Amino acid sequence: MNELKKEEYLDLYHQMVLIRLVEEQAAQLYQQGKIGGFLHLYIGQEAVSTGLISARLPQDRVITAYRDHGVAINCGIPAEKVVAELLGKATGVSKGKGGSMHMADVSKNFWGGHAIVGAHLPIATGLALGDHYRGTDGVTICMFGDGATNIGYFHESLNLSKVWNLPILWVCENNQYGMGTAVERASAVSEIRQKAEGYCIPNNRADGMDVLAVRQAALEAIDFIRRGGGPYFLEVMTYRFRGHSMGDPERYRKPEEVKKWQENDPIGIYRNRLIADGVSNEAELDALDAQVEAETQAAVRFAESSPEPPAEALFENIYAEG
Ligand SMILES: Cc1ncc(C[n+]2csc(CCOP(=O)(O)OP(=O)(O)O)c2C)c(N)n1
Ligand SMILES: [Mg+2]
Repeated sequence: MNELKKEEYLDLYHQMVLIRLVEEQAAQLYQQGKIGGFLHLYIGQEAVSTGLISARLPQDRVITAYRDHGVAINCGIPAEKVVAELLGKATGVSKGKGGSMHMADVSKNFWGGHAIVGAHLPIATGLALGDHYRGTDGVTICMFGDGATNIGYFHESLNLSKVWNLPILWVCENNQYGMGTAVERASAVSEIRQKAEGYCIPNNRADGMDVLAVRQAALEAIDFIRRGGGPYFLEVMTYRFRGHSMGDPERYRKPEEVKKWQENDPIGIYRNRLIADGVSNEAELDALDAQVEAETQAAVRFAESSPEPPAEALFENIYAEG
């Protein structure tokens, strides 16, 4: 395990708590009718993107599906720009025109937020092909759900990534459901990493409720890829604590199952670990919690007081300028 400095351990905690609090606020704003369209919360899965993205270097690209608010925060996008985007404001990370599912900031090497299941995997393949062609040492980290692995794009992308030996880390966030469908009901293979075997792609499985376990698995995978090993596949076992999106009646899973997983909260697990290992203590972490609460409230105030995009902005940023 790569030892971290104390402030780095605390930064991982900070990021996870910030995602949690921002999303709890987002749920309230949605119920108040202030967020249009769909809202998919990442609550319960915070350790996955936090551990994963902590292992990247600035030249490594990140691309994900629609459950993207946490990923955006981990990529260094300020919470206020995330909340402003949710509210469709001009100060949002995508200028208020992307919304919940389409956050992106290429200056942070964050290539979005994509709503169509599986459709960003060929885009990731292209990004990695670009790096490979130019001979840079960047790795593309492509995150997707278990459901996406049943889509044709997934198989085409894995195949080409191996044929072309592309620098790409495929990360399946197995939260055990694709909308209301359990993995076993939709996928012939329930240990999803086995799908990578079909394309001779080396693979591993990590505990997604343990941020340091995810980080370690990601460090090893990225090192392998950066040294020219070609694509690598990481399956991360996790669980979403909330419905698929806001308003999901959740008839497909039992409350006892959700409760069992909620007792396995990645933030609680990491907090206990920091205290048990003597990295921090209750008082220090409580103070950090209060700081993140204030940061979240400030983000909401910033977003609520920001202007809407002007009508003319509808026609901006549609085509790239040569
Ligand atoms: C091509 C396509 N088919 C169907 C949908 C509707 N849809 C949205 S999310 C989703 C489930 C995806 O599940 P998974 O990949 O496991 O991601 P999770 O929501 O669990 O993070 C479906 C079927 C879609 N957005 N795109
Ligand atoms: Mg899923």
